[in-house]
Amino acid sequence: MHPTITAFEDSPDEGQGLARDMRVRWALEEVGQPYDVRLVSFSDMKQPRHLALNPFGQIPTFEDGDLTLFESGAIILHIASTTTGLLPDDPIARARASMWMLAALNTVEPPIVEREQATYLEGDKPWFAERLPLLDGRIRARLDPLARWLGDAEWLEVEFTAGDLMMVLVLRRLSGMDLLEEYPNLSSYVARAEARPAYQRAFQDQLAVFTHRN
Ligand code: GTB
Repeated sequence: MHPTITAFEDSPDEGQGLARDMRVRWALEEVGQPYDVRLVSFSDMKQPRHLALNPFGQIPTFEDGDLTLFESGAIILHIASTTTGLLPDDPIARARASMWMLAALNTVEPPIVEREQATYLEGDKPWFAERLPLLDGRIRARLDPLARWLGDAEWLEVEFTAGDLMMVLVLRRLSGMDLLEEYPNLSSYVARAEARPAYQRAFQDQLAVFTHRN
C-alpha cells in the first residue's frame, strides 16, 4: 500500500502548483515514494471523514498505515526523516536543513500570506493603495537577508534539502507580485529547483487534476 495524500479537487490556482499539496507531492517524488491522491472538494473538507484527518478541514493530509498527519511541514519532516534524499545524515547538516524548513514556514511565508489575503479581502478598500507598500516592505525585509545569505550559492546549505523544497514553494507564492524579480539570485534559485525532475513530475501531476476537469 502506498501513502495517500489529499489535494483540492478544484484548486483555485488552476494547477499552478501554489496549493500546499505540491509540497508533499514534490517531497514524495524526491525520495522516490509512489503515492495515491484522494481529491476533495471544499465541502468534503468540512465533513467528518476529512475532519478526522485534519480538524481544521484543510488539505494536504497524509495517511500511511496507522499514521495520519496534517500540516505540510510535519508531513515533509516525516517523509524526509524516514527516507533518504531530503535530509543529510550528518546531525549538524540535518538540524540546519530543518531550520530552513521552519524559516520558510515561520519567517518568510507569513508576510507573503498577509499580502495575498489583503489583496483578496481589502483590494477594493480605499486604504489598500496606502497599505500595499507597507506589506511589500515586510516581504522585502525577509527577501533581502535571504538573498544575501544565498549569494551565488546553489542551495541554502551545501546540498539540496527539505529546507530548499519548502523555501522554494513559499517563494513561488510571490508569483504575480513582481517582488521576486527584484532579486535575480532568488529568481534563479526558484528556477533551478523547478528544473529538478522530481519537481516537474509533481507539478505535472497536480496540473493534470485541473486539465482533466476542464
Ligand atoms: N498550515 C497548513 C499546512 O501547511 O498544511 C495550511 C494548509 C492550508 O492552508 N490548506 C489550504 C486549504 O485547505 C490549501 S493550501 N484551504 C481550504 C480551507 O481552509 O477551507 C492554501 C492555498 C490555496 C489556494 C492557493 N491558490 O489558489 O493559489 C494557494 C494556497
